[in-house]
Amino acid sequence: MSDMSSLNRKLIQTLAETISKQVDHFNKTEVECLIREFNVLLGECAASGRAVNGLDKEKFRSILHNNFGMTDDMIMDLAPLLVDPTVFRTFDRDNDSFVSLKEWIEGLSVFLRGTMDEKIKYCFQVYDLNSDNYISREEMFHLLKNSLIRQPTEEDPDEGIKDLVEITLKRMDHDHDGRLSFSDFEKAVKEENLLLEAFGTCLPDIMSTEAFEQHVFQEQLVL
Ligand SMILES: [Ca+2]
Ligand SMILES: [Ca+2]
Repeated sequence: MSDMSSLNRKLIQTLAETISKQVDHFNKTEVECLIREFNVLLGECAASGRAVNGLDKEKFRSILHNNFGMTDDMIMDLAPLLVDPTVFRTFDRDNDSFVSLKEWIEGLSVFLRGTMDEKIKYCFQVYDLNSDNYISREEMFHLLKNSLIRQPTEEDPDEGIKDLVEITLKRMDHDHDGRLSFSDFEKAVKEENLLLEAFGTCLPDIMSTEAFEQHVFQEQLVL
């Protein structure tokens, strides 16, 4: 092994040690694997001539698409209401338009291994498009409109979505103020777990999660 790669290895180990103390659900070896994977993905960004302060939106979108089968029209891009793609926004905690190494590992800890409480927080954050701590009627409408498969026979699909918003509110809006606070959302999901992704898929399914973990944690260890 060259001096350079053993130095590199040492750096990664030190970094993994630090990060594994700050992030839940991954041990030090797993964090090391995630760092290596991040470096590979970052290298692909650099190779295409883009900035490399972290994973940019374009790269992030393709990772979600290729690894987790999540399509962009679902949750990544909710024009015209949106400032930023929503899953990206929850990963990019410091809001600098890049997902840094630490943000990548923190995001994946919820994505892959989050507890129900962590997932409730995450989904609420994704659905609260303007980050005002409420999911409004308007936000529900846009989310549902994007996530539902449109029936070509329907004359006015928007009417159907409006009805669905009202039905959902009736079910989830415990304090009856016409919008969902975090506690409304949390209470409803705890009563009925299926409501976690009521406004659109924003978490990977079990199959993709297992395949991703296999790819990152096991295949890399063999190397
Ligand atoms: Ca960031
Ligand atoms: Ca909101």
